[in-house]
Amino acid sequence: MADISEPICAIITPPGYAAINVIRISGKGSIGIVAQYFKPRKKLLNCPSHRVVFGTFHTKEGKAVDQVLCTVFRAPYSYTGEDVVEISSHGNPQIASQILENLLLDARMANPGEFTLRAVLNGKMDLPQAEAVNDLVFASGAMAESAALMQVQGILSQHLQKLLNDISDTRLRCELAIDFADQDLPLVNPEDLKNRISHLLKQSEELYAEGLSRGKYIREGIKISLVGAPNSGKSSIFNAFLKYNRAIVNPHPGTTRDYLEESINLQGYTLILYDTAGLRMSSDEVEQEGIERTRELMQDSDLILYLLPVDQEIEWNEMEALSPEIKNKTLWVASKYDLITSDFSTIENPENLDGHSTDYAIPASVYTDKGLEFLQQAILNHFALPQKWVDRPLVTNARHLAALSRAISSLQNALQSIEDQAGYEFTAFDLISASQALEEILGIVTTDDLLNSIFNNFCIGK
Ligand SMILES: Nc1nc2c(ncn2[C@@H]2O[C@H](COP(=O)(O)OP(=O)(O)O)[C@@H](O)[C@H]2O)c(=O)[nH]1
Ligand SMILES: [Mg+2]
Repeated sequence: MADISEPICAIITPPGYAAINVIRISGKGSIGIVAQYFKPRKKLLNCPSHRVVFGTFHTKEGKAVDQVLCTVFRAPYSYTGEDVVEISSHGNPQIASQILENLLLDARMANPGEFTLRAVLNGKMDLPQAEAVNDLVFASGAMAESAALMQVQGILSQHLQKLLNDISDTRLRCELAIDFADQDLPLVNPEDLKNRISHLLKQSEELYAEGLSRGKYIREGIKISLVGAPNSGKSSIFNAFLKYNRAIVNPHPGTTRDYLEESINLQGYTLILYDTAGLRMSSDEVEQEGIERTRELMQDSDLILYLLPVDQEIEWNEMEALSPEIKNKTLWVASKYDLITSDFSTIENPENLDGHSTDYAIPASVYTDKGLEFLQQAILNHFALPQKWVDRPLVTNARHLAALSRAISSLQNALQSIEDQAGYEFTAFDLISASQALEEILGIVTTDDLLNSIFNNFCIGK
C-alpha cells in the first residue's frame, strides 16, 4: 500500500456558490503546508489542536486570495488520525479552487472516501463505522439516519465483537477438549457446548432476520404497488399519499397505462410507491403492455395494495389467479369507503381490518379526513415496523448480511457436528469459519479490493 501519511486535500463542500466553502488537507506536514500561504503564519504553526485561527490566504506569489478561518486538528486527535487543517473561505468556487491549487503544489488530490479510509487504517474507526459514514451522508428518512448513526457510534461493531469473543471462547473449550481428550474435564461437556453454540446461533439468526426485514427496508425503502381494476382509485390514493396530483385521475377506465414511481416518507420510513395500469383483460395494445408491467412490478414489490372499491363488483377471477407468493404480500383495501360512511371514527373494530384477507379489507378514502390512516397503520403493522427508532444493533448493509449468513451456516455446522458426535476438531473448525465471517464484517481481515469497492462509493472529501 502507498505511503498513507502523504498529504491529501480536497474541497469538502458541494460545488457552486455558497456562504462558505471548506477545503481539507490531511497528512504529514499539513499544518506547515497551509502556513506557507497563511498570515499570520506563526499563529497557525503554533495553534493547538481543535482551535480556529483567523487570517489571510495568499498564493505562492504572495497575492491575497481571501480571508479565511483555519481549524487545526493535530494527530492523532482528528478524523483521519493525522494532522488536519480545514480552511473555511468565502463561498465563491473560484476562491476555493485557488486555495486548492496552491495546496496541490505540496499535496495530492484526495480520492473518494480517502479521508475515511485513513481513519480506518489509523484505527480511528472500524469498517462498519466507516461504511455507515457514507450511509449517514446519503440517508433518506429519519430511520435510515438513526440506523447509520448507531453504526457510526460503533454499536453494531461492539455487538459483533461480543459475538466474536463468545465464539472464540466456545472454540477454546473445544480445543481444550481435544488436547485433554483422555481426561474427564468438568469444563467441557457436549451438552454445555451444544447450549453455547445454540445460543450463538440464535443471536446471529435474530440479527440476520431483523437485518433482512427492518434493516433492508430502512436502507432500500419499501416498494409498494397499487393494484386493482381500472377506476378502483389507485391514482387517487397515489396522489393522496404524495399530497399532490402527480397521476391523472379520471372516471374513464384505463387512464394510467405506464406505471409511475414516487417516494414518500411514512413515520421515518421511505415508501417507494408505484401507481400501475391495474389489472383487467384489455384489447388495447398499449394497455396490455401496461398490465404486463403491472405483473412484473407485483413480483418485484415488497407489498401490494389491492384495491377493491366498495361500489364495484369484485373481479374474483383476477384475484384468484394471483399466486400464493403474491397473495402473501397483498393487503386488501376497501377503497372509496366514503360511499359507505365518511365518518371513519364510527368504523367498528379497526384492528381486525388488517387487510390480510378480503373479509377484513382496510377501509380507505381519499375524499374523507383521515381516510388513509387505517391504511398507513396497516402498512407499518404488516412489516412489524416500529414507529419509533428502536435502539438495538441492526444490520442494514448487504455486505454485512452476506457475511452474517455465512457465519450462521458455520454455526449450524458446528451444532450439527456436536449432535453427530463427529469430534471436537470439526466443531472447532466450523467455529473458526464463523469467526472469520464476522471478522470480515469488522474489517479485522481486509483486502485492497474490498477496501476499494467500499470507498469508491464515497464522495471526494469524505
Ligand atoms: N367516492 C370516491 N371516489 C373516488 C375515490 N378515489 C377515487 N375516486 C374516483 O374514482 C374514479 C377513478 O379514480 P382513479 O384514481 O383514476 O382510479 P384508477 O383508475 O384506479 O387509477 C375517479 O372518478 C375518482 O374521482 C374515493 O376515495 N372516494
Ligand atoms: Mg390510474
